[in-house]
Amino acid sequence: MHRRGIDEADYDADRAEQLAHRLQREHGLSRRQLFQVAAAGAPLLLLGRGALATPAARAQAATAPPTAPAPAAATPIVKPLPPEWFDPFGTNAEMRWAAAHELGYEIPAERFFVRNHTATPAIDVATWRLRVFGSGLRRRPGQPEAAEFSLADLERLPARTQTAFVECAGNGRSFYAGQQGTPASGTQWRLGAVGVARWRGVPLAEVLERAGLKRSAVDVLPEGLDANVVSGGVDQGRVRRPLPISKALDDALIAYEMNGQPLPPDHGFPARLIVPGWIGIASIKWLGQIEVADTPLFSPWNTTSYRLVGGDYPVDSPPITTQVVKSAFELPFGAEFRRGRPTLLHGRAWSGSGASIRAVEFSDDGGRCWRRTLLHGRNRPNAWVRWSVPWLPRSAGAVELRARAIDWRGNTQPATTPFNTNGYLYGAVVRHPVTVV
Ligand SMILES: Nc1nc2c(c(=O)[nH]1)N[C@H]1C(S)=C(S)[C@@H](COP(=O)(O)O)O[C@H]1N2
Ligand SMILES: [Mo]
Repeated sequence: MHRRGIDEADYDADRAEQLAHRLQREHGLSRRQLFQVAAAGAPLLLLGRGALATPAARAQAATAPPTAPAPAAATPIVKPLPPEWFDPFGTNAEMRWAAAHELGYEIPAERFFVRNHTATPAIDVATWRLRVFGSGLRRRPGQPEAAEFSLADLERLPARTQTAFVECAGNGRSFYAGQQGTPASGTQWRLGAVGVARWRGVPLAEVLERAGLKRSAVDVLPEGLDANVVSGGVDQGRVRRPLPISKALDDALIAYEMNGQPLPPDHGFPARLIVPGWIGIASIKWLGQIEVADTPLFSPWNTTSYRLVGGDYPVDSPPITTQVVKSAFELPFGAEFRRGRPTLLHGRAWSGSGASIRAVEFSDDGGRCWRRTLLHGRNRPNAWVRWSVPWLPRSAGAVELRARAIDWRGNTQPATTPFNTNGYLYGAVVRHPVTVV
């Protein structure tokens, strides 16, 4: 039988195993001790950030040789994840749309969703270098094989600022099960695996040119410094996904700032790629190296995962690139409204097609009648627009609210999305349940 390709379900299933290995390596705990710690009622995830959180672990630490290296971060996500802002999913955290209404156009770093295949690494910026190498570069005789850039080197290059969303390819995945009755494997996100930020950095094109880009280059392979991803017992190596040279030279950015501050650890410190409009996996965090090749490059992230497989898709459907059109209400699922009391509903809509949003429509009658919402403020391509619509809840009971966006290329949200096994690109209209009392 065909072995199941790597996907997010596998990553999540393997996470505990990886963490156990890591704790074993970094804290010198045996597997048996690890399970004793766990059996003592302490989740393994509590270990980390230098604090060994249980008596058993502290006892073990006390007996460790004094030369043992300081424990590195073992928490999958470094920043706090207050439940009013986030829904946790293992190594990932979803932004709660209900809490987004108080936010401006850009989502602050502390409120931004996190998608980690393994865990946020601790990176020493003093020794960090971005290596750029490969058959797609012309290196002069006497030059080292790889061009190297420190953070200060990158900061000296011409900078560009780009406001763009990062959105997971699996955003909305739970609705394959919830609305269409066909569960897809992977993190069961609602619509909160997306955020817009103002990214500042150096265009990838600039760095590639300085490294000696050849005209014959076809693919660029950025790779992260987080731990290798082990899936189904197979080491897939570091998180990396090839990007065609056309997109690399067009608008991809090596970002070192998020909303005017250095990138926070969870979002790729010291530098990450931002690939506007494309699925989140393109925007590799914690960049360590970039291979540039004059032949096509492959990794598990553009061969077995992040393609549309299963359902009615052909076996050779290409790797996914741009995001589909979506819209979301800034409301809890199951929000309560008073009958007869007029209210103003808010939300946001976005598209990865490179076109901004043309209109967002609203329906409270099962999608029979639609009316226009009002779009507010900025409406940037590859970011989002905020919208609002007045609503009068007329009768008590359960109601489903619907929002449907259309972009300036004419892409819109269908009633259903064709199923794919890994549940990518759920673009259908989401039925948002509320109660009128
Ligand atoms: N090195 C590395 N880069 C990565 C990932 C990762 O696990 N490791 N996750 C990717 C995925 S699947 C997504 S959706 C985005 C999430 O970015 P964020 O955590 O800053 O929101 O980062 C991408 N870049
Ligand atoms: Mo993702």
